[in-house]
Amino acid sequence: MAVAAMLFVGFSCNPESNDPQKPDDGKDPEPEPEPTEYVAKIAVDGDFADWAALPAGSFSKTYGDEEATHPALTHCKVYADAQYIFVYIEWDTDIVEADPGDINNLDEYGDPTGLELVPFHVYINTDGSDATGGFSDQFSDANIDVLLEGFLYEVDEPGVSMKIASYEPSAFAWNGDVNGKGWTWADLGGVTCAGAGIDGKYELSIKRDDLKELGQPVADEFSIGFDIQLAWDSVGILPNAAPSEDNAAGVLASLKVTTQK
Ligand SMILES: [Ca+2]
Ligand SMILES: [Ca+2]
Repeated sequence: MAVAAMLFVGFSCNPESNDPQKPDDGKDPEPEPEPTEYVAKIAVDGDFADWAALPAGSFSKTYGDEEATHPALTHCKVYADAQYIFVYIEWDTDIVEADPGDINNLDEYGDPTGLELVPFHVYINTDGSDATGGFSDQFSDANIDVLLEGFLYEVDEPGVSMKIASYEPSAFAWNGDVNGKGWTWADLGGVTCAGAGIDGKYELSIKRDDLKELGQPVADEFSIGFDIQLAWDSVGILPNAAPSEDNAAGVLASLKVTTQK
């Protein structure tokens, strides 16, 4: 709008102009003001330059400790806006090796025979409160309200080296004691996630509205953690710490995230 107005001023100051464009005679319908369009700062496309471009302080991050008991997850960044939670995660490809199976020999489910799935979990303290949730097994604040359980798996496509193909999680609510432990979750339903990446580096988005519809709205201030598994055992957890005398399990609090608006 501002540009159009400036151009019009320029035109009216130049009456000699033979510009065939007619000045606005007021009969043309006024254009509707454009609604402010949502543009995500992160595109889930397997290109991580967008993460590098985020302003410092607008996202949360943590690095894994090499001495951790479950060291396979090495780095993560989390950026949240009003619509999505975006996650960037790195893992040690020497530890997390999945068998893509035989794509020429599909099983009864249409998956390559021998395909080995890599469970990847996102744990969210959706309400940001330590007075709800649990799972002290992996997080010292034991405040996790929602678990997203999905799988990363590698595919062998013609002309493409191994890459990570999918993260389509189901959501579960903490169903155990407040601040308790154990694998105690109640099925909530599916959520919409998009993911892309290469072996060892992956980005994904979690749609906040989906969690809201499942009765788990995500507060502006929330916290989050992750694990990656092989044969249903955690081999990587973030945040993590090296085990010590005071902290034999090497657990840390979940990573705090502030929604950017
Ligand atoms: Ca990207
Ligand atoms: Ca909580």
